Amino acid sequence: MEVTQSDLHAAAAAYQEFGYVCLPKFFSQTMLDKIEPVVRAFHDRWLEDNHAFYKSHAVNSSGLTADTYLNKAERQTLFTLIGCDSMTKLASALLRRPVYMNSQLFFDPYNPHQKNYWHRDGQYHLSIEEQQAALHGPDVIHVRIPLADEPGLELVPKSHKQWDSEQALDVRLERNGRSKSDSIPGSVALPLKRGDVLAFSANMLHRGLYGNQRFALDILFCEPEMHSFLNDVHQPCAEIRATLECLAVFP
Ligand SMILES: O=C(O)CCC(=O)C(=O)O
Repeated sequence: MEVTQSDLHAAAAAYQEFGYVCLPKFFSQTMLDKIEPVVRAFHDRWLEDNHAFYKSHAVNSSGLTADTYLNKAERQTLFTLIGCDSMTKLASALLRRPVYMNSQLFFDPYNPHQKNYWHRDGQYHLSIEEQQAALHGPDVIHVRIPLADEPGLELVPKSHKQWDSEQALDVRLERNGRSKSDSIPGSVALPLKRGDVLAFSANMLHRGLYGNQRFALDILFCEPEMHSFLNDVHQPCAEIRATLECLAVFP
């Protein structure tokens, strides 16, 4: 879709207030038809190396743009999407000087009874105090690109800036008899169709909704203060950079 200035203003306002924004029919099916075979090739090759992890509990992989599983032509296809005009405009509307950070792929667990889990992305490497401070610090966004219609994500609106209720904290930390898959009051479920895009803050309270053989590519962008988290292996090489229409989101 051709993204307009008014779409971008509305997206920025929604993102600032709620911590997420859904843009229906953001990518054409033709664009996704070019991306999907590359993402499926990555997944097949990743599965060969990670079969035990997949069968035990995996729901995602990462590092699609590194050269571990994809060749240069395949990576170039992904970078064309990541750096395209509409993606650059969207990321620039939501973040100050967005920089491409990494990519992840979300799929259904092997065990259909495996439960999902509420979390904030930072909770696995930050203390509670650091997680609270992160709500006022530089931001990271996920831009979710579903390659199949999916149940989507469940989010707690405004939690990108607001700390957890007692109940939400008990759920995501599994305290006081709560489980991380329990429901949290005030959440919203956002089912997505192939072509839609969901941008949301990594800081916010969220969980994946499994089912329908979901297959979603998440592109992560950060603000400049987070440059120390960037790793060159995920960035385009000089040869690929020379082919891209716009380099604005690459460091
Ligand atoms: O879709 C999922 O399983 C979880 C998504 C998630 O945690 C994320 O994108 O950070």
